[in-house]
Amino acid sequence: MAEPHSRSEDGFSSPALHARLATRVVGRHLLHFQSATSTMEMARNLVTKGVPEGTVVIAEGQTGGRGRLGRQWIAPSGGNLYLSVVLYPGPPILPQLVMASSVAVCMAVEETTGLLTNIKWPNDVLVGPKKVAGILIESVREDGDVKYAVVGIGVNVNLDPGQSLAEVPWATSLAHETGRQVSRLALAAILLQNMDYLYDIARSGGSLVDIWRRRLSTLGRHISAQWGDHVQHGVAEDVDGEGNLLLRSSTGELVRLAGGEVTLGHTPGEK
Ligand code: BT5
Repeated sequence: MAEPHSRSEDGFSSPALHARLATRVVGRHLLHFQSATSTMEMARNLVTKGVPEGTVVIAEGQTGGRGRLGRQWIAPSGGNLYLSVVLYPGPPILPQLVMASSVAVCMAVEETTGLLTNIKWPNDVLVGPKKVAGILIESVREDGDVKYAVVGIGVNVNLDPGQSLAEVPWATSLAHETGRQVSRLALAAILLQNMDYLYDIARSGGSLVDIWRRRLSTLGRHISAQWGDHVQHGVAEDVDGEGNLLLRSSTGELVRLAGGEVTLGHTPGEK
């Protein structure tokens, strides 16, 4: 098992974070490690030990950080945020987790830095056209029920994109965008607080689709969507209650996309 971490140079620690939270579920149990292969893996192992809902695993760095579809999440040590939240949602809540977490990241970034954010469907948080955070939802279903879900969030806070993310030129960090160091403690506290608030709305039967939709920069744009060997071009018209993307193809057909990769083109009417 990885080494628990006490306090980082920038003052980030789990007791300091805990002291800033007044949440019902998310973050009521925090575990902070120096390094991890992936916080997703750690969280999944903790589920087998019966950890309570809302347990958050944070690592200073990850050697095997992962994205969707087997992709890599570059996660160097120090100055960034890598965390996974263990949740036990019912099946209707599951599609809302990506909404709760991406909106919570946007709110936290905006409140701590003043930067404006937008969401590229389904899971990328962008500042302008550049990716500053990614979200990964993994869940295990059993007999029609959701056994558990793990929400993974990676935010580039203080890393230098020129140095660490040279192979991902469309990525950026909060420090790079603001020109100053950004407090991980403040960012993480607001993020978890907002995630708890939004998760509570979803659990109480509310829908997060409208609040998510307003932040989706993908809507109204010409896009190419790719899943497996399939590629479909069209205009991203809307999202449905489950978070699926509704794509209007050039032949007028409405295609419903549950996942996959979207490449943004221009906005119709723009030159
Ligand atoms: C994501 O996947 O964006 C989800 C990333 C989730 C990372 C968190 S960190 C805590 C937890 N533990 C984990 O192991 N994972 C989660 P996806 O949409 O598939 O995007 C992956 C793509 O983003 C890569 O193929 C690169 O193009 C790009 N990328 C990789 N590292 C990046 C970084 N640090 N910043 C921005 N873009 C990155």
